[in-house]
Amino acid sequence: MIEEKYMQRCIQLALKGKGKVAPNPMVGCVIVYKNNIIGEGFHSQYGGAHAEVNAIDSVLDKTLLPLSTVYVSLEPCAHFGKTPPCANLLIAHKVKKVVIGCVDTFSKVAGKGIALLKAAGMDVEIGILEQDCRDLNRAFFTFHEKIRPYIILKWAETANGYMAGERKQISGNNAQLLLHKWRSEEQAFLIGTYTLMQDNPQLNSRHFSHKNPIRIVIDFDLKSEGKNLHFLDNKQATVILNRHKNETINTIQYVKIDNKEPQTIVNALYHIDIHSVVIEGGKQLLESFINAKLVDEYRVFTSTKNTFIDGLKAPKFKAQLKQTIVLGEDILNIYFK
Ligand code: AOF
Ligand code: ZN
Repeated sequence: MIEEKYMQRCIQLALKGKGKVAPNPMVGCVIVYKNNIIGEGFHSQYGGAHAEVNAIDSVLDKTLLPLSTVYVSLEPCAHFGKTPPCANLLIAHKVKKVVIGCVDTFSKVAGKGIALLKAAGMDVEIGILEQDCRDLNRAFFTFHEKIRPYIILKWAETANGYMAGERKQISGNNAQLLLHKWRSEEQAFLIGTYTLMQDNPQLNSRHFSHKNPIRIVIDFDLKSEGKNLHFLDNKQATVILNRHKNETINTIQYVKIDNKEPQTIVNALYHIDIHSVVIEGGKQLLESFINAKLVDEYRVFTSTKNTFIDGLKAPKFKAQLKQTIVLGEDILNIYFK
């Protein structure tokens, strides 16, 4: 179907914003006049112009707009945020028809954009490639609909199903590089106290770029206090979930929690505006989230080479396999819950 073809192009454009627009959604927009694309745009920078604005800007002959159809992967916004409402822009240009991939469930929009377009007498069609458009922004929709961050569990295991014990490297360089790319794309990375003290991780993206995530540790009893750890070096935004204090010192934010239950942790993360989080270990923390059914995605590296057995058995879980990627000596499997 021709409509799906244009919506597919919207998704392709939207993906150009990957890693640059979060926590906003990735959005793409295509403007079609008599079966020809006369304008394209996408949301390319957090706080910057929305997809529809860029698409309209790119149209050379604006007199064609009242005869054109606008395809957009997400419902045009209806609110004054960092930019004025896109629905108003489309109405001002009197576009003929708007085809929308999926509804925006952010409470300030949530159907209001569609209502504005319809009230202006515009022809509106909703739900073209709807599931693909929603999958594009799984983190965004999870945050607004489930009132918690999107949760990704990540670990590496040996060919025979073991996780690293005392800081033994399981994955090869390709896997490492991809992990560092993720560190530049996802908003936050979370570890437990044991991993912090044992591995002294930096949780940055040094092998890929200079865009680092917020690093978070559950250090309930503040065992890290006064220790010489990378985590406390003030080189990147850091959150310490603990039972003693709420306080911010330089780049370190201490956030008080009453217990270490996964639900308590995700509530705390939601309140400090964390939209997506990758849990990197250790095993106990990963399993507590699996048991609490608080997982949206699994990313598991499996070595084809390393088979040591003196580590810990890797977690077990049930989810739908979405993608398999071969990375040198490792295999990455991505599962959606
Ligand atoms: C659109 N087109 O390209 C995007 C939309 O703070 P602001 O002004 O950037 O608004 C962010 C919200 O706008 C975001 O939460 C989502 O509901 C919507 N994003 N809407 O019409 C776009 N990126
Ligand atoms: Zn907008």
